[in-house]
Amino acid sequence: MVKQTILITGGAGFIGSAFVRLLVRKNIRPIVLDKITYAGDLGRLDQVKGRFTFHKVDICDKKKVKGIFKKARPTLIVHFAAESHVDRSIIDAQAFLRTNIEGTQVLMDAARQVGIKKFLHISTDEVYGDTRRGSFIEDSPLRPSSPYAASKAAADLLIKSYMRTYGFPAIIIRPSNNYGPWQYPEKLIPLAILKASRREEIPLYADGKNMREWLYVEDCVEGILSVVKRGKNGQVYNLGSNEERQNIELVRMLLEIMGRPKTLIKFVKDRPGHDTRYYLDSSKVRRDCGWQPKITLKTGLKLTVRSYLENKSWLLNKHRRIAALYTDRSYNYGF
Ligand code: NAD
Ligand code: TDX
Repeated sequence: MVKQTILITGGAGFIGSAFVRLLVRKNIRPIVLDKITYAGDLGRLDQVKGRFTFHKVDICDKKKVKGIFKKARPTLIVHFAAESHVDRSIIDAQAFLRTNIEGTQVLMDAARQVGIKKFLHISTDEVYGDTRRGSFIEDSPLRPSSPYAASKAAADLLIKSYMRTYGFPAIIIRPSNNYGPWQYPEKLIPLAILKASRREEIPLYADGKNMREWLYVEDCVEGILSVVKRGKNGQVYNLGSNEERQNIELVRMLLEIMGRPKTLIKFVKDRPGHDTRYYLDSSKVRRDCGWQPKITLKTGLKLTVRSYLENKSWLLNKHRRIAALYTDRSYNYGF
């Protein structure tokens, strides 16, 4: 790779921190920007302490972001920072529109000023909406269902407008559902592991038959790195694992690994607007960037369960904070 100055936004989050750890393992010293919201935690970067430069900053703060860019002069940006949880966006969409859309615009304007060479935007499979059959290709129409997904789709469209209007050198990556160590336990997998470990009921929305495509986070960040190396500006790349499961099948797999009874599953009220199924056609990234996932779902879940059980105090601490954050009780989250 040509010598790059790499700036990562959201590097204290679940996927961003895995990407920072990967870069450090490759002897790269990234610059990390993160506001440290409820979802951000520098503890995820303890093992690489001192091997990255950190700025605690809100990506919507135009003045501060421009100042950092002017000084650091990044050549490559990988943009993970976002409000990322669908249920929260249903309660209140405001922070989602602000960070996910406005924050992306602030970053792109600052990047243009320093003549950025590549801007990788981490989008999501949710921008396509759901489908009962078949798979989404990169040109499939955007039909977001939740306020979160709409904010991510809006950012994708804004980026495309910058590509066309200013020749902005961006790439959009759309990963499927990630799982693995250090995920905030408002998301299904860490929440289910926490509940099962305490022999508490696991809330499954509706009949548990909604389907997701599960990608181990270490595979995801390897995929992002393959796009950094071989992806072409102006392109969109889906990043999926082909490991598709109904939520109920997935939770049963977790219970089996943990030696807990299936009776812990409790069906609760559905998520409003709940997407039935996401499934990506990821042949483009496999063909053009030479990436393919290495970890099967079964192995990934075993690694994930082990990592949370070894770090149970982290999981419990985060979980304790969740209940206090939800004031609207009209919609059952199972917390
Ligand atoms: P996360 O919620 O774990 O982390 C988000 C990070 O962004 C946190 O460290 C947070 O502090 C930071 N952040 C939030 N608002 C900020 C702001 N205004 N300024 C600066 N920093 C801010 O999210 P994640 O699961 O790691 O997801 C990372 C990216 O990948 C997101 O863009 C998300 O939309 C996308 N994505 C996630 C998944 C998934 O399954 N988790 C799947 C596909 C795409
Ligand atoms: O308690 C729960 N019960 C339940 O049945 C929770 C939290 C979730 N679910 C269901 C909803 C989904 O069908 O499990 C599935 C997975 O839910 P989440 O973990 O909340 O993920 P999802 O809504 O699919 O979105 C995730 O993948 C795409 C990430 O949070 C997004 O950031 C990413 O863009």
